[in-house]
Amino acid sequence: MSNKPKTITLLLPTLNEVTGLKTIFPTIDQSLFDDVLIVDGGSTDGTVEYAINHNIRIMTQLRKGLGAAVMDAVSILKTDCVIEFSLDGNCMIEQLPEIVQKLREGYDLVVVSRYLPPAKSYDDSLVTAFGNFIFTRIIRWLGNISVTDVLTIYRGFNVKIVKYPEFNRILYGPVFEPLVSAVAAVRKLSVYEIAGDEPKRIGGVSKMHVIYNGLCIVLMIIKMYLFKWFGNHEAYQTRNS
Ligand SMILES: Nc1nc2c(ncn2[C@@H]2O[C@H](COP(=O)(O)OP(=O)(O)OP(=O)(O)O)[C@@H](O)[C@H]2O)c(=O)[nH]1
Ligand SMILES: [Mg+2]
Repeated sequence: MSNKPKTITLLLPTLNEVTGLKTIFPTIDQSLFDDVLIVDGGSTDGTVEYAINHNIRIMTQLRKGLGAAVMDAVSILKTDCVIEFSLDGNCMIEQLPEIVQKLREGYDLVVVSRYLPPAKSYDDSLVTAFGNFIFTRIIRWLGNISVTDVLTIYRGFNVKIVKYPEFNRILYGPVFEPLVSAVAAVRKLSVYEIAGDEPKRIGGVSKMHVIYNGLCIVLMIIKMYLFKWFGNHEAYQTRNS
């Protein structure tokens, strides 16, 4: 492993999230990161204007959807690692220093888990709690890793994960985060989990479509199992390392 310190970007996806931007952004210690970037999905509530007026670096995503937003941003970033953070109140700033530390130690994926005791989600409904439970178990079996949360946005990862050829091929719809976890599982990358509560959203409205998201994740998991069984990922590994 290289001794060069890893560079880290804090990535903030926003879609009409001006309340969180005004209240949460000023509490973030920006000195933890090499770069801070908002990727916006076409907000009309003043999010973009606030960012520009406060000199916060912001880009507009090129394609539609949250997964595409993160992918578009990651593809122009030059840093080794990216931390995703949601400004809707679902992420707490307390875990940011530990994510940075673990990424710098060399972990490929660092997840703030809502289900690692004593953490708890205060934003889950019965349906999202059930979906999280089931999908986490199925993605675990891809690589026998003992993770407890594969869906949360709150995570840091080495960008090499999204550069594996299967990532772009399988990414379709709102599956960015579970796909990062699935690729890490199949490729037996190093994963670290930090327990962290998920508070309720503040301001704005949820843009998540439970049934569509669930279907896209099921499809992604099937493709990842096919890749695991028939994709000869060792060959990909050698070609792309
Ligand atoms: N750039 C961009 N950001 C998005 C998009 N959809 C959602 N977001 C933002 O991404 C962050 C995380 O979204 P999620 O937590 O997955 O979904 P949510 O809309 O917050 O739904 P709940 O968490 O259930 O309230 C939020 O701050 C959203 O504003 C999108 O299409 N483009
Ligand atoms: Mg949210």
